[in-house]
Amino acid sequence: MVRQLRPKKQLLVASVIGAMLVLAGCSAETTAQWGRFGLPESASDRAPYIGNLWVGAWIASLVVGVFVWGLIVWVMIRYRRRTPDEHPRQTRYNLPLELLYTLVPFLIIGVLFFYTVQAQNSVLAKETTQPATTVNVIGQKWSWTFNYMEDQNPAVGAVVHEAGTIDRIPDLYLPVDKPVRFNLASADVIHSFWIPAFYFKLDVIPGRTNSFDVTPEKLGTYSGKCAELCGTYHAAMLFTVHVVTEEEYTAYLNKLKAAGQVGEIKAPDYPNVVPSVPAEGEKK
Ligand SMILES: [Cu+2]
Repeated sequence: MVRQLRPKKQLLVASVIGAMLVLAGCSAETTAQWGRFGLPESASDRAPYIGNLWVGAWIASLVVGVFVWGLIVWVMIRYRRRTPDEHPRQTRYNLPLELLYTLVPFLIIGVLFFYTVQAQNSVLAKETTQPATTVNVIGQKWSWTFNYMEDQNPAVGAVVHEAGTIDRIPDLYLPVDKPVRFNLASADVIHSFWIPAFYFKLDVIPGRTNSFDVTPEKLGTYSGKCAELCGTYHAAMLFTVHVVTEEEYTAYLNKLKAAGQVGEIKAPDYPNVVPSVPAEGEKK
């Protein structure tokens, strides 16, 4: 005779098998991404500050969540109605309890605020000396322009640029393990410069230059985007980040130089015009 499991045990066995199936279906990369609570693999020196804040905030939320869910379930079971007219004891104006649930959220917000400010200061901290590589970025409707300020670099000897258009996604080349200073300017509206693998984005604001320093730490190709809903073709504001060796970086800049892309493009050079939307069925 087959021994029947009791319902509670059945549920437990089903959960364990379910969890095993879900986990077995994950690649090592997916499992690692779970550990980062969904963040991509980091590729810059500043990423750990944001990564730790993100993971820490999730853990804190889960602790609070499990506590609250536990209380709800406990109350549901402990004080469930057993007879038609039964009510649990009603409690009103319990001052200590009300003080507790007013003060505790303030405490939680205070702790999160403290760590957020700390992470923000670390991410925005400037290198002690001006980094050798400076890229002046312009966000324009609807693409990006990258000016490489390499006139002092004997291997290049000029400021060179690459300007994307709505139809052509621009490339951004960066040398690995070298601090880079980014100066962000806008030609029109507020954009936001975002490289997800760097765990970093910063607003690009008209009439104001925002800057930050970062050191790319991993060779590879990464996606970049505009993270501020800036208008009709906001979704087209993509760029491709190539973190390469110093030689490849210099070779790329010399290619731009040979192609005549010399000199700095400045934000006011972009006329603030909206490109016409192609008619239905018409090829761009
Ligand atoms: Cu934008």
